[in-house]
Amino acid sequence: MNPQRYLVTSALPYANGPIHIGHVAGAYLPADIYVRYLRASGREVLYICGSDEYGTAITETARKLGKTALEVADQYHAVIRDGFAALGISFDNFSRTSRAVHTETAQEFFTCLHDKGLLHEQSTQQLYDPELGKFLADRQVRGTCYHCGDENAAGDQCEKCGKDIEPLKLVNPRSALSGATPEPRETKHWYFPLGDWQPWLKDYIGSRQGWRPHVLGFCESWFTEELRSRAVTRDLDWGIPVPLPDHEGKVLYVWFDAPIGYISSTKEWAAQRGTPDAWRDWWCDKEGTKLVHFIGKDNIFFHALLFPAMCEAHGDYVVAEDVPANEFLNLEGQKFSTSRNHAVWLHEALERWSPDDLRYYLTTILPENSDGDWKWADLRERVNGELNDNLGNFVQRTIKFIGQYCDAQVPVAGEFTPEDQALLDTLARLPGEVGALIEAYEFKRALRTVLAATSEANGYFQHQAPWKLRRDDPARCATVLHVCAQVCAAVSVVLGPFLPNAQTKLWALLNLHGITWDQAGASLLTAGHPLVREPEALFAKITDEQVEAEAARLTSPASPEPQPEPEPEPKYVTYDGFRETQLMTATVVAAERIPKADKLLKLQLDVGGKPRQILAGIAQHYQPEDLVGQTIIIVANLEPRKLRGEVSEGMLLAATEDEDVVILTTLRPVRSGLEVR
Ligand code: B3M
Ligand code: ZN
Repeated sequence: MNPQRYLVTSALPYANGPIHIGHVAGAYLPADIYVRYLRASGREVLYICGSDEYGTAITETARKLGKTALEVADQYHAVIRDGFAALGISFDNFSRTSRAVHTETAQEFFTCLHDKGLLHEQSTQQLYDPELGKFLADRQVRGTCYHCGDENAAGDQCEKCGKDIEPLKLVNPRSALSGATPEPRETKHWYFPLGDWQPWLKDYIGSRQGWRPHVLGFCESWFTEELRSRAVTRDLDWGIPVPLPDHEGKVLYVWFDAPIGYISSTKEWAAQRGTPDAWRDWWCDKEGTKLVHFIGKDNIFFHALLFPAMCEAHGDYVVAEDVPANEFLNLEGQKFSTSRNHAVWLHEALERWSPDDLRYYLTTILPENSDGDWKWADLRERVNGELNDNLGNFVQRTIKFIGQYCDAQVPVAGEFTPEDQALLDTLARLPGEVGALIEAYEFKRALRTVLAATSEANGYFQHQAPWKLRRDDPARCATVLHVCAQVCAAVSVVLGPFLPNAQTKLWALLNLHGITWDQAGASLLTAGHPLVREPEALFAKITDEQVEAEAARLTSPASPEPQPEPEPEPKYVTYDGFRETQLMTATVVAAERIPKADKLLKLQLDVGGKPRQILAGIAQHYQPEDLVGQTIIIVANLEPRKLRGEVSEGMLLAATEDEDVVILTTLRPVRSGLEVR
C-alpha cells in the first residue's frame, strides 16, 4: 500500500484510574515513535486518542469511592491526559467518549447497522437485583466458581482459576452492589452476528502483509470455531443510550462504542481546526488512508476482528491496515498489580524522572514480540552506560572540542580517509535503516541502530585522537572534527522520534532546526557553521540512591491513588504444615555484638542442655547483657544459615512494629528445650 495519509490510533485508556508504564509500553510510546517519524519524513499523519469513559469498570470505581461515574472520569481523564503530555506523547487530539460528538457518532453507527438489518434482537436471561430493581452487569455479580470452587468469582471471570464465567451458571450468586440474591429475568438485546463476517474477516486478515506473528496466531485461533454473535447493548444506567424507541435503560456496550471513539475524536479534531468535514478524508478514503491501531495484546480481538467487521458492515469507513499489538510488560519480574501497589504510575514517575530517560529505557524493553521486564537497576545501567557514556559523551566531546579549538565553528574538511568515509557511509545509511525498522514496527531495533552509530563514532574519535592531531596535523584534526560534527547532526534527526527533548536540546547546541528525515543522511553542516561553545550535557546520570528509592516505593504500602483494596485472602497453612515447624524454649547463655554488623547480635543458647548459636537482627533494640538469662522462643528446625561468616542455627520470635522489635518470652520462667505449640 502506498498511502496518502496515515491515521494512527492508540487504545483509549479507561478513565477509571491512572495509567502505568506497562500501558505506555503497550499502546502509546510505540505509536508516538511511529508518528513522530512519519511527520519528520513529511508524511501526512493524524494521531488520535481519548479516554474511554463508559463501562462497568468506571461505575464500579465510582461506587467504591462514593462518587459519580462522571466525576471519576473527569478526574482520571485529566491525570491521564497530563501524563501523556509530560511524556511527550504527541496526539493530534485526545478526546473523551463522554462528549456529545461521540454520543452522536456511536448512535449513528448503531442506527446504520440496525437500519441495514445487520443487528438482531434476542431475548436472554440475565441476573436481576431485586433490591435495587436493576439488571446486573457480569462483573457486578459474584458467586462460587463452577470450575474451581472459589467462592468469590466475578460474573465474567474467576480471578482464582482465570477461566471465563457465565454469570447464570455461578453457584450461590450474589449481587456485588447490594448483596441480594439476584434472580434470572428475561431481557432483550441487540446482537452483532460476528459469525456472518467470518469469511470476510479471514480474507481481510489473510491479505494483510507483515502482521506480527503473535497477532496473526491469536486471530487464527479465533477462526478455529465459528465466531459467536456479540451483544452490543446492555442494561445499565451509564453509557450511550440505544437510539431506538422503547429502549429506555439500555445503553451501547462499551466495546461497541469505544473504538468508534477513534472516529469521533477525529471529528472533534476537524471541528476544532475549523474544517468540520476534514475527518472524512481520514475515515472515508479507503484507498488513501493507512489506518494503524496500536494496542496491548488483550485488545486484539476488538481491533483485529470486531471493529473491522463493524466498519465493513457500516460501509463508510476504512479498516486497519495493521494492528501492531504489544505483549505485556512486567515490573521487576512480576505482573503489574494495582492492589499490591506493584506499579510505576506514569504521572508519578514523571515527577522524579526525565521523560527522555523513561522513553529511552522503555523503548529498549518494548514487549514487541514477547513480554518485557522493567527493572530500575537496568534503567540506571542503560541510561548511564548508553545514553550518557555513549551518545551524550560523543556529542559533548565533539562540540566541546570544536568550541575550544575551532572557535566553535564546524571546521573545513580535507580529503576523507577510508575511516572517515566508513563513518560517513554509516551516517548516509542511518535514516533509511532506522526509518525502515520504524515502519516495520521494530522500535527496539531502530533505537539500537541509532546507538550503534554513536558507538561507532566514539570508537572513531578515540582512534583518530584529535587531541593529538591538533598539534601534529591540524588539517587532519579539522577533517576528523568535521566528520564528528556531521555525526551529531545526523543523530539529532534520527533521535527525534525516540527522545524529542534530547533532539530539541541537541538542535540548540548544533544551531539546527526543522531538518527532515530525508535530509539527515546528507552532510548537514557546512564549514563555518556556528555551534554552541560550551555545550550543556544532554543527559544526567542516575544514582544508586534514585534506584533504591524506587525499589522502596514498590514495596511501600502507600498506594498512590485511592484504589479500592480487595479483601486480602487468608493464607492458610495446613495443620500438619504448622506442626512441621518446631518451636522451642531456649535460655540465653551469652550475647555479643558482631564487628561491622551493626544490626546483628550473636546469641549462645541452651536448648534442653544442648548448646546452639543464633544470630538475630536486634542489636539496635537490646543490649547484649540484658538478654543473658532470659527465656526466649526459637524456631528450632530452621535451615542453618551463614550471616557475616557466622552460622545461625534458628531464629528467635519477636513482635515487630515499624522500627520497634520486642522479643517474645514466657510468662514465668520455664526450662529450656520445651516444645511450644
Ligand atoms: N479501554 C481497554 C484498555 O484500556 C479499552 C481500550 C479501548 S480501545 C477502543 O485496555
Ligand atoms: Zn475458578
